Amino acid sequence: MKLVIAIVQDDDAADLLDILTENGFRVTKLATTGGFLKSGNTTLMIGVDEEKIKEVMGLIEDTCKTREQVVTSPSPMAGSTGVYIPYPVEVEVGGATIFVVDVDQFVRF
Ligand code: 2BA
Repeated sequence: MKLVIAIVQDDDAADLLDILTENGFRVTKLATTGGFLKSGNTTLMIGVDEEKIKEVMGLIEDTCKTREQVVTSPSPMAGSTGVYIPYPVEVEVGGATIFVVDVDQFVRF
C-alpha cells in the first residue's frame, strides 16, 4: 500500500474530494498552510493499493488547476537606508504537489 499526500489549492479541494470518493478512494482532508505564501491550502491523505496510483494521480491532475497568485514582497530601497517598500510579485501555484510514500503497515480496527 502507498500513501499519496497531495497538497492542493483550497478552490479545487471540494471537487477533488467528491471525485475521489465517487471513484471509491478513501481520503482524509487536512487544512494546511503554505510556508511561502502563508495562506491556506488543503492536504489530502489517500491510502491506495499500488496499482491504483496512476488512477488517483490522473483524477488529481484532471481536477486541480495551476493559478497565478500575487504576493507582496518587501524590497529594500536603493542603498542601505533600512527602508523597505512593498512590491507585488506573481508566483505560479501548482495544481498539486504530490508525495507518494511507502506504507509499512496499514491497520483498521
Ligand atoms: P507555498 O509554500 O505557500 O508556496 C506557494 C507557491 O509559491 C509555490 O507553488 C511556488 O510557486 C512559490 N514558492 C514556494 N516557495 C518558494 C521559494 N522559496 N521561492 C520562490 N517561490 C516559491 P507550488 O510549488 O505549487 O507549491 C504549492 C504548495 O505546496 C506550497 O505552498 C506548499 O504548501 C506545498 N509544497 C510545495 N513544495 C513542497 C515541498 N517540497 N515540501 C512540502 N510542501 C511543499
